[in-house]
Amino acid sequence: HAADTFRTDLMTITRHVLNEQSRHPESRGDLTILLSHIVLGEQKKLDVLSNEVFVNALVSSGRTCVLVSEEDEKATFVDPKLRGKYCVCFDPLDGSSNIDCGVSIGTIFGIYMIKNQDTVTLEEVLQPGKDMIAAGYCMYGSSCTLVLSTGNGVNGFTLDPSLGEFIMTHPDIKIPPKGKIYSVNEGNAKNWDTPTAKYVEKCKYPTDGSSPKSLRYIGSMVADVHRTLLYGGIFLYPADKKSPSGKLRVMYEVFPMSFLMEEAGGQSFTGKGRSLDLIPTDIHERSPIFLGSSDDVEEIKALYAEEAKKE
Ligand code: P6P
Repeated sequence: HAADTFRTDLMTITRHVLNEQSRHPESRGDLTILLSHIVLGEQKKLDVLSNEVFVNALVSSGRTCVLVSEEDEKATFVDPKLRGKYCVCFDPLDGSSNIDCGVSIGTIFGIYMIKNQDTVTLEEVLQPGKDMIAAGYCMYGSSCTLVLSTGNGVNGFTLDPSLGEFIMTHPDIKIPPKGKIYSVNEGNAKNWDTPTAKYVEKCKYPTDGSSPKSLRYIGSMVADVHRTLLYGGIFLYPADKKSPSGKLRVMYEVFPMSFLMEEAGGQSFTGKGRSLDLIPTDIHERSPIFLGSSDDVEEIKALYAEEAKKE
């Protein structure tokens, strides 16, 4: 039976090409090299390639009228003949700096409905996150996991490669109200503002007799948010002296992840207010973000409120 399970005699493109070569004894493998280059395609950076795949897939769906991509400086207005009523904001391969070391990376997306697809302008794209009608991410790691919300709770799906189907493995995900993990790049501690510094201090040296939180930071937003969603806790990318608006992008990182968190019973805060209430003025605008378990986010909101009173 094992022999059936792990067939090793599968015909692959490599074997086929080599078989072909053996029919031309005079060849010096040039044909193999040429064909393998064609098969491998041109060597492109994976994030550029993934962006092209996404843009082509979204345009050819005939359901989009404008696209906002982390990879494209300007919004893409779809050919009027191919338009549909949705705007899709996406980061095609977030965390791509982690690819070479095998850390999980992912695609993040958020979807808006556009009132009049034929005359859509950039102003109509710059909508608050609370007007998104759907959001999700696909994480490429030890398994391929898609997490999606269309405004009626959050569901997780895992790709079954043998079926080529995403199977619902995590129905109705709810984030625990409080967690034992905090997730932040401590290397930026020198530049944090007072509320963030105080909050992280509380995580490490709790004054209420509770145990310190554990620090988990992968440095790939999709992976850090996915762990936070399933295990609870808080993910922070605060503003700091070097980056007064933080690092993460509003339209295709902050909004989609905040939408999912709220749908799963969590919260997302910018340091000033609810993340989904933000009204972006630029498609690549950044914002600080504190998202995760509701009770944990409440604690950092209280510290920012305390600081605001002093001003
Ligand atoms: P830092 C990856 O580059 C990314 O955009 C997010 O996926 C991740 O959360 C963040 O930046 C990590 O940034 O400054 O901690 O390396």
